[in-house]
Amino acid sequence: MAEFTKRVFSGIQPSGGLTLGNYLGAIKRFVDMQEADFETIYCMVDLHAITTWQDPSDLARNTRELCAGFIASGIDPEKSILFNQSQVPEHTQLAWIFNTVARMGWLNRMTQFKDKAGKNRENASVGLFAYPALMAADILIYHATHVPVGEDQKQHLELTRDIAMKFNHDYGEEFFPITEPVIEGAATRVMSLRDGSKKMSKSDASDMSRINMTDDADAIAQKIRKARTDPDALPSEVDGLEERPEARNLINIYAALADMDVDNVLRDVGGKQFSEFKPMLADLAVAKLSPISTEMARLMEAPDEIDRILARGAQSAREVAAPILKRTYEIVGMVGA
Ligand code: AQP
Repeated sequence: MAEFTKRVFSGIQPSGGLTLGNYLGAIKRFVDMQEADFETIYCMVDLHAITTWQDPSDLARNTRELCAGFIASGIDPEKSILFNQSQVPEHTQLAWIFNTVARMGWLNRMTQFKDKAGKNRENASVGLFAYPALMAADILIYHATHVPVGEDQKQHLELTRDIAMKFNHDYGEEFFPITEPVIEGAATRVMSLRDGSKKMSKSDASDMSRINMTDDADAIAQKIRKARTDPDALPSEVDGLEERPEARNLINIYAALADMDVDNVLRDVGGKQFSEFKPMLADLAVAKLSPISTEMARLMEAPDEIDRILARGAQSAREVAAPILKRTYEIVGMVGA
């Protein structure tokens, strides 16, 4: 088996404002991995965002705000490569090769396409269907070995592994690593505050369904107060959360924000009513999130500085990506590669 540098890649779409789901499921882990023994590359995946309609001025603003969110949460552009996808054309160049490797049957099984395309599948963009091949290219253009993501991206990472294996097999060379998903922590799937069966999402029509990283203390407290719950007191053990998706969600959020195990949280709050627990959760959320939102607002006052960080990051990213694309072209048999 070939040896690969321990390298992390992950991305977030600038398809709206950052949510608590993105923060707990993804960004918090990105920061942990930046501080551990990995090279880290993080990306605002603007080319993914446009697979569903984005107003151009919103897209530009959301991309800068997302960059501000990364930095405010602890991603250091001196330690991690931070950039937006469209500035590194090697992603789309490799994606084309992967479009020829991935099979229709594989993409047809992707649940995110089914969820996002909804009933009117004929009207979904071709890009939305081909999204997972671009995601595989995002990861493999850096030979990334580890990808921290939320639970909802697991299927796409399996597809990335399938693409790498098929490419390596078809061309007879162990060129792409078989990437490991990193799906860890108490909040790998943060659910909507209005419906415990639906994932918290930046594009949900209801703003009350999510906590945005830019929400102020009053908005956070109000959303948690109004979060859907059941009438029972909280259990003292994890088994007691079964069949109680809303209670489980709020406990998971608390555990992830407090960096505690769910067992320990339940030991502390078991027996409490939601009327007592919700203010505790709101206080914790405000304490953890308000320094981030304040810093995001400060960074957003200097969009030129954000653009400079993204341009520098893109240059560093291209230095890693270009030789990998060149070698891919050679392996495939492209003249002049
Ligand atoms: N609710 C969530 N809980 C835990 N992790 C989550 N992630 C997203 N939502 C949750 C993780 O955040 C990273 C970036 O996701 P994305 O922006 O690429 O797209 P998404 O998964 O489709 O997120 P959204 O918020 O639902 O965006 P829209 O509404 O545009 O589709 C990923 O690692 C994801 O797992």
